[in-house]
Amino acid sequence: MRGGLFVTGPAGTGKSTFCNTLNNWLQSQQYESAIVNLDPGVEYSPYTPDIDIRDVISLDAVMKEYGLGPNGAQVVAADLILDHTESIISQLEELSDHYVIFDTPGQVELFSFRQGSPMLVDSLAGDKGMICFLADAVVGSTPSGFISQKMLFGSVFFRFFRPMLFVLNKSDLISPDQMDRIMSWENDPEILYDAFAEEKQKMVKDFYLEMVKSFRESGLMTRIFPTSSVNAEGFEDIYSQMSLMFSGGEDTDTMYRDE
Ligand SMILES: Nc1nc2c(ncn2[C@@H]2O[C@H](COP(=O)(O)OP(=O)(O)OP(=O)(O)O)[C@@H](O)[C@H]2O)c(=O)[nH]1
Ligand SMILES: [Mg+2]
Repeated sequence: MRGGLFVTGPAGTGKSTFCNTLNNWLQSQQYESAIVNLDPGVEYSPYTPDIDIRDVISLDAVMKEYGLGPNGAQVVAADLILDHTESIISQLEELSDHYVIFDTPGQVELFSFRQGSPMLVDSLAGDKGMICFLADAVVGSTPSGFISQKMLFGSVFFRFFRPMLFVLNKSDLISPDQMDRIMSWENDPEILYDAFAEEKQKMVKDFYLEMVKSFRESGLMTRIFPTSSVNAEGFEDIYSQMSLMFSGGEDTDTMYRDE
């Protein structure tokens, strides 16, 4: 595997669609890529995975065996994935030249906050693993929505301590002006503070200022990567980050092979 990108984020932010679009984009640029589905609960998926956890874990079987409802079964299933690490690793051996995209369970906590997930990422990707946090551009278009997604991003970072991308997916659903506004928040916390104060009437000024300060100091106010998984926009930048991470950027010059 040239590198593994683990796509996580809140339910419905477009993780599976993003995996599919990125995989198609990479292949359209003649890179080898593959998708691993780590979501045992998914019923419909926009892609056919190259490796699929559903081959070995069935949510229905977990519900019956453990006498659980769908949410409890998801939690148990997320832990059961660890038992199949060796089998996934042996299947990954056939993908040695590939960028491998890992789609993770719908609810962010099932992947990011389970005890075994950092171990799983270590076992599957070693030092060739990067986390891609997908936020929702519509949610992120209000100051409080933006900050809450950043805080979630920070929580995921503190679980994995790995290179991470903050991706604002569904960028096609907001206007260019809204996107510019979000970018200005990222670049200047004063602008974000003013927007937040307008929205929340200065309710939590001290808390907010301290939080933004610590975000900046800890490096969590990282660059935003807007994508639209339906229009395939923003994927050159995602690839560029993958290339930088996995091969020191040595093939970014071949990024735009179609042009
Ligand atoms: N407009 C727009 N819709 C998107 C985009 N990405 C995904 N969607 C839509 O958002 C919905 C959820 O997409 P999924 O890819 O299933 O999201 P997910 O995060 O994998 O969902 P779960 O795994 O169930 O949490 C679908 O209707 C997608 O078509 C995008 O970039 N733009
Ligand atoms: Mg999904």
